This record gives sequence, structure tokens and C-alpha cells, in this order.
Amino acid sequence: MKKTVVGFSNLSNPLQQKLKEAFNLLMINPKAGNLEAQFQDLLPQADGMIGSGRVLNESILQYAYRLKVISSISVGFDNYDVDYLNQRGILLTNTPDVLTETTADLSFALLMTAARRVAELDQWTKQGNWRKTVQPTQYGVDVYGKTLGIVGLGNIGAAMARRGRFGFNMNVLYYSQHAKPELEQQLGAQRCSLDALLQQSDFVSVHVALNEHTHHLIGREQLTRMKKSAILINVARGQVIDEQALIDALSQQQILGAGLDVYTREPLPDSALFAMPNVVTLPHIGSATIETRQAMNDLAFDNLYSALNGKQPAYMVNPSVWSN
Ligand code: 8YV
Repeated sequence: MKKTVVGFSNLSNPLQQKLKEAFNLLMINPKAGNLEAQFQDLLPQADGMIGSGRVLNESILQYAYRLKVISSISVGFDNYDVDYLNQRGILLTNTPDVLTETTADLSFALLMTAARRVAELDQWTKQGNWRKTVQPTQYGVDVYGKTLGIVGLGNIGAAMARRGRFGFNMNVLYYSQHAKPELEQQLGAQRCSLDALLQQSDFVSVHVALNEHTHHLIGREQLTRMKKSAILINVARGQVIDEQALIDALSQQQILGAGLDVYTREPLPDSALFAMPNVVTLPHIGSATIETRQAMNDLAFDNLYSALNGKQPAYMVNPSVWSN
């Protein structure tokens, strides 16, 4: 008999098709409202779950009596209570690696867009302003040869650092719990304290996972350490930065600008950030390319399929609960 899988977010049609062939697929409908009732109704039957972008904790998973695995279509797993999953013996899988380069691409795109004021001047041109000359007040800042500070030198942080080092001859500093001697050698990167990184970097790019140690890692005090000419980039998680402190720092010209893909609350319908020309705001699209989202879907499917067929999945967040 086919195992039952609950899709807990919008899933692409090809993924749903694939899931239907392998499993009995039940879909939560995020638009239908009364989500709790839907979970209560569907989860008792679930052997597996697949999706992303939704907080899944005890209040929802209490209904999942027989659940073996949650396959998250994301690298980040801050939406899940891993301690609770461990207690319940529920395996969590994720989709790292396949999104590394794409997310670093977007991070560098944000850096370039903010530095050279691409989005702002695009609007200016399209609004018919180019009868006037571009004024020095509209000039951007150089990227080539500047100092790039990477907060969190994991896979995506390292891919960002490579872009800066090899594409733009940047001097790379990094802040990380663990030293990365191989990357230091490859990139000529220098490990330093967070304060030193903030003081010396022209661009600070955030790449840490969100957890209790990194929540508001960049707070009011840290923002005061940054150069007035510096630009802050975040494609990791909004809560790593104290967003109100960032808004204040930007409006008081404590720093030059920011490029943001993630926010404290998502979706973000309105924000003081939207009125700031020196801030580039994107709607959490770090991994959102056709190829990468396809690869994430494929990997999430494979993780789920393996786990429900007694085969060890390639990417497990809490491998200690795995048993086949
Ligand atoms: C996800 C992400 O696709 O992988 C992650 O952790 O942030 C994104 O790439 C997104 O969370 C999907 O909702």
C-alpha cells in the first residue's frame, strides 16, 4: 500500500505529479484558511510531510501520530523545533548544496545593485528623468578591490567570498565560530572578530543560519561599528539583524545602504525600508531560479522517498533519529 504524504506548502505541479505517483498525496491548501483544522484533519494519516516556509512545531505536529519524516524544501531549518522532532523520533531532511551558488549569485547581485544604485537609477531612467544629467549625489561606490566581510563562512558564505575574491579582487575577512584554514588559503581570507570585521569591511554579507546564538547577531551596537560608507547584505534570515536598529542606522546615515532578501516578518507587506532609496528590497528569492528550485524539489523528493523506503536519505538534519 502507498504511504501517505502531506504537502504543507504550495508545491509545483511537476513535484505534485511525482509525489502522486509514489505516494498517496494529501495537500494542505494555504489559501483555504483554517489551517489548523486542515492539519488536524490530514496529519493523523501522514507517514511523511514535504514543503517549506511554514513553522512546524508541537502545536501542529501533535496531530501527526505516525509521522516518520519531514522533507523540507530549504537549506534553513529554523522553522522546525528539532529538539521536539528528536523527542518524537521524526527525521528532518533538507536541501543544501544545490542552492549554494544560486544564493551566492543573488547575494552578489544585491551587493552590486546597492553599491551602484542599479534599482534606484533604473527607476529614475524609466520615469523619464534622463533629460537631466546624472548628479554626483547619484553616484555609487566602487566594488572592485574593496573589503568584503563575510559573517558565517559556510557553503553560501564561501561561495560569496569566491565571487568577491576572484571576480572583484576583494580583500576577504570572515567571522566564524570555526577557523577554515583551507578557505583562508584559497581565498586569502582572514578570520577576525565580528567587531573587527564590521569596522574594516566596505561590504558586510550575512550568511549564518538562524538559531539562538545568531538571533540579532547584528544589533544596534554592532551597526555603530560599521563604516559610514558600508553596505550591509542579508540573504540568510531576517532575524539575524535587528531590523528596527537597521532602519534607524540607515535613516541616520550611520551606514550607506543595504541589500535585503530576508526580513523579520515574511511576507513583509509594508516597511520603512520600502521608502529608502539606499535600500534594495527583494522578496526572499535567494534560491528562486528555475534550475535551482527544480533541483531543490528533486532533492526533497529523493530525501522523502529514501526515508519512507528504508534507505538513508542524503541530507539529514537530525541523523541521530534515523533507523530503517
Ligand atoms: C527556501 C531558503 O526555498 O533554503 C532556504 O533556507 O531560505 C529558501 O531558499 C525558502 O525558505 C522556501 O520557502
